[in-house]
Amino acid sequence: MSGVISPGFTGRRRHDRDLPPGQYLTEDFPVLTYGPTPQVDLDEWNFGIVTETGAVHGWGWEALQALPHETPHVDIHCVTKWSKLDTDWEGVSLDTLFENVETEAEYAKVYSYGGYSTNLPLEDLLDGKAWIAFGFDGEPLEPEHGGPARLLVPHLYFWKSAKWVRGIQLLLEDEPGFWEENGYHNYGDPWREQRYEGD
Ligand SMILES: Nc1nc2c(c(=O)[nH]1)N[C@H]1C(S)=C(S)[C@@H](COP(=O)(O)O)O[C@H]1N2
Ligand SMILES: [Mo]
Repeated sequence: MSGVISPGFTGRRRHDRDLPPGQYLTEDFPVLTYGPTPQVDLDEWNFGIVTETGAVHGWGWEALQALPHETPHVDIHCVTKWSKLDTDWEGVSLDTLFENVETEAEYAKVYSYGGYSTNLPLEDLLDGKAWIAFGFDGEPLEPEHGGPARLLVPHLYFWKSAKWVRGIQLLLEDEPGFWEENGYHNYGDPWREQRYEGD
């Protein structure tokens, strides 16, 4: 039966999955970065979660690597309309990093080396929905894709997946990040096509 295309095939369906509205498939892995790629030395790399009371939970590279690794297999959707299916990552779940974090906060602002930031509700980082990723396709994550480590939060548009991630500030009140301040949607659900403010 190979080579047979069913009459219902539209070109937008693969692996029996639909793409979010307005998206097209790509096999490439495009690089989208606003500004230069920061160089982050593993010796100096640090990731911190800061709570609304100022409590800091921090990990250096070795401490991060000592935590249990997961290998998420996910689809990613960029607001510029490309989607890439079946991507393979390696990283540490945010659930693991939040294990000993006590907070009443409902919002998170994610900061990157180099100055980028993005915001999302804390609940979108928990319950198996987000990782600090340092591997892609069985290799260390390349600098242009956010290596040594990036946030991976695949259920939202990919601009929320901050490359060169440095830390998360927990907030009682929501605060827009870089693209959210510049006309993009505050939440960014690809399935509801929340591209721009007002969508
Ligand atoms: N630090 C940082 N993170 C970032 C960006 C950026 O410019 N700087 N771009 C975002 C956008 S718009 C997208 S689509 C993805 C692109 O990731 P990629 O270059 O690995 O495809 O990273 C997101 N994370
Ligand atoms: Mo993007």
